[in-house]
Amino acid sequence: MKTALITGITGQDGSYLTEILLEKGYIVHGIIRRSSSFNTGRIDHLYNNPELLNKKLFLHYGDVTDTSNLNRLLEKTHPEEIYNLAAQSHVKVSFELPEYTTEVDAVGTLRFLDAIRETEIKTKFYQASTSELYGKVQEVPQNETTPFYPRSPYGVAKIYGYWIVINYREAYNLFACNGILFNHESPRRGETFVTRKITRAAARISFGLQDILYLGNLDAKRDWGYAPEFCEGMWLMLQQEKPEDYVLATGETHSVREFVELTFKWLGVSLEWKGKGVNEKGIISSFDIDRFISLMDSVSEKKLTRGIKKEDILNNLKIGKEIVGVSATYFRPTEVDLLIGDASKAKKKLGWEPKVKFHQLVEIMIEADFKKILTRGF
Ligand code: NDP
Ligand code: GDR
Repeated sequence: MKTALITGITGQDGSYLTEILLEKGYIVHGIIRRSSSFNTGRIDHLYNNPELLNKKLFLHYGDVTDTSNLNRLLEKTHPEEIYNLAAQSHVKVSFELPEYTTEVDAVGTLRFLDAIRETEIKTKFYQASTSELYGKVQEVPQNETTPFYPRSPYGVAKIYGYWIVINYREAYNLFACNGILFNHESPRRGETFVTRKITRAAARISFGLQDILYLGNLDAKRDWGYAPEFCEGMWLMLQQEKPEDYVLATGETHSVREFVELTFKWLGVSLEWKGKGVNEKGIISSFDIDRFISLMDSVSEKKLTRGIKKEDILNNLKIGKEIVGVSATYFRPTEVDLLIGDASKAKKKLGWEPKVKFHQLVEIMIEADFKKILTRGF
C-alpha cells in the first residue's frame, strides 16, 4: 500500500486527488491549515467517513510557511509521493499580497524540497506549476518548450517554484516533476474564480438571490478543462520511470464572454451585449420559461419547489433586464489575454487525454449550482 502526502488537500484539486488516491488504495496524509472557521468543506464527505478517517485518510495541521512543521510531517508520514498543491492561488489577489504569495508559492516549494533533502526520505514530488508562467504568450499554442513571461506576482512566484524543482532534480537527483496545468474547473472551484463566479451568480440571479453579475475582462481567453481529469494526470506523472515536466491542457480556448453566454443559455436565457469597456452590459434578449421549469422539475419531484412561483422566475429573468455588468474592480494591472495549451507530450508519454469538452464543463458547473440553490437555497 502506497502512502501519499498532499498539501492543499482542502482545495479544489486536493479534494479530487484525495478521492483518486484513496480509490487506488493509497494511504493519504493531508496538510490542513488552522482556520477560525471550517475549511474542510470539500473533503467533509471523506473526513466524516469512519472507514477512512485515521485508517486511510489522516489530516495534520501544517503550513508551507513553517519549515520545522514540514520536516516533522515528513519524518512522521514517510510518504512515497508528495503532491505540493498548497498555494495562494488567486492571481488578482497576488497583486494585493505579493510578498505573502511569494512566501507560500515560491519559498513554500523550496522549503518542501529542502525538507526532503534534509530528511533524506526517498519520495517523489509533484509541483503544481501553471499556465500563468506563459503570461504574455510568446508562442501559440504553449507547450513544455515555450518561453515564459509571467504577468503577476503569482506567476512570478510560481516560476521560482518551477525552477527550484528542476534545480533540486538536477542537483540532488530528486524525483521531482512540474505539472504545467492550464485552468481546470469544477463545481468545487472556489467561488471567486471566474467560472464558478459566473455559474453561481447565474443560478442566484434566476432565483432572485442576486440582481447582477459584475465581471472584469470579458475578452480574456482561457483553456478550461475539468479538474478531476487533470488530477489523474498529476498521479500519472509520478508513475513514470523518469521525472519530467508536462503540460496538461485541452487544446481549446474560449473567452470569459463565451462562458457567460453558455451558462445562461443552459438556463434558457439569451443575452445581448450593449456598450463598451466598463459600460458594457449583458441584457436578456429572450427567455425560455418552459425549459427553465423542466430543468427545475428534473431536479425535484415537486413541480416548482420551495414555493417558487412562475411569475417570480419570469420577473427575475425578464426580457430587457440587465444581468451582467463590468466593474473595473476586477481588472488586473497586467492581464494574461490568451492561453491555449498543447498537451501532446502528456498524451504520448502518459497516455493522458481530457474527455470533457468546454460546453460539457459549463453544463456540469451550472447544473451543480442550479441544483444546489434549488435544493439547499444557497
Ligand atoms: P485552491 O485555491 O482551491 O486550493 C489551495 C489550497 O492551498 C487550499 O487547500 C489552501 O488551504 C491551501 N493553502 C493555501 N496557503 C497555504 C499555506 N500557507 N500552507 C498550507 N496550505 C495552504 O487551489 P486549486 O485546488 O485550484 O489549485 C491547486 C494548486 O494548483 C495550486 O497550487 C494552484 O496554484 C495550482 N494550479 C491551479 C490551477 C487551476 O486551474 N485550478 C491551474 C494550475 C495550477 P485553505 O483551504 O485553508 O485555504
Ligand atoms: P486565472 O483564473 O487568473 O486564469 O488563474 P480566474 O478564474 O481568476 O480568471 C480567469 C480570467 O477571467 C478574467 N475575469 C475574472 N476573473 C475573476 N477571478 N473574477 C472576475 O470577476 C473576472 N472577470 C474577468 C480574469 O481577468 C482572467 O483573465 C487560475 C488560478 O486557478 C491559478 O491558480 C492557476 O494557476 C491558473 O488559473 C491556471
